[in-house]
Amino acid sequence: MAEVKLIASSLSLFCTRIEWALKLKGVEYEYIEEDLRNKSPLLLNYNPVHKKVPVLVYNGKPIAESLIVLEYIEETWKDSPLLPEDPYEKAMARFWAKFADEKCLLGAFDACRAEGDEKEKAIETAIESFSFLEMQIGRTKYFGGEHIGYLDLALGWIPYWLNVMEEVGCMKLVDAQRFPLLHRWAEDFIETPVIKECLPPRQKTVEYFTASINYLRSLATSKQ
Ligand SMILES: N[C@@H](CCC(=O)N[C@@H](CS)C(=O)NCC(=O)O)C(=O)O
Repeated sequence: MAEVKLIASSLSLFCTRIEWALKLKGVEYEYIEEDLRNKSPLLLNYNPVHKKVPVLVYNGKPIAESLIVLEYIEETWKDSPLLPEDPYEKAMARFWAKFADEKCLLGAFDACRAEGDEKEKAIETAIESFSFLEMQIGRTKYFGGEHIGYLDLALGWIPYWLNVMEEVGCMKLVDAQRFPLLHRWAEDFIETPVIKECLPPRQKTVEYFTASINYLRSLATSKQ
């Protein structure tokens, strides 16, 4: 029988995307928790380029980078499609997923980490990026239509991890008044049982982000 393994970290939003996709498609897999402070030979062997999780291993062959893994899952297990059939809509879903990782996620992280004058500018830049997502939500329940799709999974960090970043960074980026559609989507998404059951404990996630942000701030201070 085919063998599916997921090398992951339970607090990672990139890894949770993959768990969601596998569960939505009903794919059974073995979950292997990675200690990112002491990376295993398994991870280094399967992802020697980036040395990061998630890595999906299917029949001994590794696939890394979460958005690419999502596409691989979509092409390998056809049930419960995640991407639209129409080539243009498919391209758009990929475009916005990439945009969200490069601009919204990194923007939120920068705003969380920034201090002083730099913080206000970083918050403004992040909010501007989120405004583009607000404009992408149509009349449907999810970005993927009436069912959760690829773009919903790619943006799935917003209802949970963004909230953690907002708490750790003492800021608010996506509020219900400025982003009513994104806010409504986030509430619907996070309440879906298969989504909710994969979320890590909040306190642990807050501690992880606090430690990461403090570390990055200390690096910045030591460079000055
Ligand atoms: N672009 C990658 C990002 C993956 C990533 O940053 N993973 C983090 C965990 S959240 C990691 O493995 N960090 C270990 C390290 O940077 O050494 C993806 O989408 O899979």
